[in-house]
Amino acid sequence: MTVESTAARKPRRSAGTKRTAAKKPPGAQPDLVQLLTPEGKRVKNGEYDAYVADITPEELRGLYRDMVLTRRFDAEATSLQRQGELGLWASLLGQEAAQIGSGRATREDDYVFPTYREHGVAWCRGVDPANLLGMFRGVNNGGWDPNSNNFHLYTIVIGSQTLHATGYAMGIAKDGADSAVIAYFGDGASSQGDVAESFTFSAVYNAPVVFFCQNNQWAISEPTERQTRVPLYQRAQGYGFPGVRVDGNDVLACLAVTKWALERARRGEGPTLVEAFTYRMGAHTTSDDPTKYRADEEREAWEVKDPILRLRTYLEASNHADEGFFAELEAESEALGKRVREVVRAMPDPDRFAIFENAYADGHALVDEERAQFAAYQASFADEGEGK
Ligand SMILES: Cc1ncc(C[n+]2csc(CCOP(=O)(O)OP(=O)(O)O)c2C)c(N)n1
Ligand SMILES: [Mg+2]
Repeated sequence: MTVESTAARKPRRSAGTKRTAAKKPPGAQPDLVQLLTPEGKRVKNGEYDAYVADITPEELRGLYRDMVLTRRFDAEATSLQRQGELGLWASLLGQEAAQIGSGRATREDDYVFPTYREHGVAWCRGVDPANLLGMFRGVNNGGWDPNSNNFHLYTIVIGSQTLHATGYAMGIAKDGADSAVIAYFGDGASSQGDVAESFTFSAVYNAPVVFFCQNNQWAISEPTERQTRVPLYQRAQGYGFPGVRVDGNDVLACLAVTKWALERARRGEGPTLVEAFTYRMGAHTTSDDPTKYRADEEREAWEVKDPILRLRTYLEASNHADEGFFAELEAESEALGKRVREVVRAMPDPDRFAIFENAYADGHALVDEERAQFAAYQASFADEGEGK
């Protein structure tokens, strides 16, 4: 069959066409691990209940607190970008359960390789949220020491951190450590060669690594059906290790499944792929306008599955949290927002010329030329201002 005839049979969606049909809801999928329904009801699961069986009301409140504070921090960062304090922000709105559940499943000596959206995981690892903002303001390349919290720097080259994680996991296995590694990536990243290579290497070397894919349904403007013809978790089978799809808006299920996967890794049973089925409620970043490529109905269909709301319903129904707890948390959330604003406003402005500094050890004619052009461009703004 020629390429042309294939194209004729399956016309590509034309650019700018909005999708109108909402995706199949997670609850409708038999292969989805879920411990808390969107209505906040605890459901039994023979395989994974054991991993959260001893969870205390205090720990449940802790998961709720983590999600609320992470969401608040994220909203604050988005506002700060809108006020011109940050150059860019990548919001995690809607993905709090996937990140807090998996992040809280990690042990202190495990090592985490994030993308650029893992603010909730950073929180679980003890990285001060204010330190995440320097990179987005352009004043540093990552404001924390990766080895202090075993939380690597944010990685923007899509999928590359899965290879870093695999190499690191192979290394700690050789050292005889019983810790594990977890690599975060997205549905879009699953199409990268780096991810395929890391699956191959980790499988054949039995590396202690968990691949945690947050399938938030979108890679900027590309939907998941442009990445795969099979559910993403099923890819693992072809590499020879287990893959599990978990409700990414269910913090308990994410905690349980990730604990299971990390324990497998520690026992020397090799890699696991966890696909957290979730939804990016916001824009890809503050530079993106999702109304150009997706319909409001889709977002609305996911709003009712909100990860924070479902845990709150469960906490209230089981009398694990009272009004006092929620009021205290609200005050804590306000205080966090205030501190984040203060820290960012106290940061210096970015050095606009830093980008030309470290490309070459010595000078380079082309860089010098570009720097001069940029300086002239900047100066043109100053002239405009003075002329008025
Ligand atoms: C190697 C590479 N190619 C392209 C890009 C541009 N890019 C930035 S984010 C992104 C989409 C990633 O989507 P996904 O993996 O689903 O993660 P999400 O942003 O949804 O969390 C792309 C293509 C990049 N950063 N790196
Ligand atoms: Mg995505």
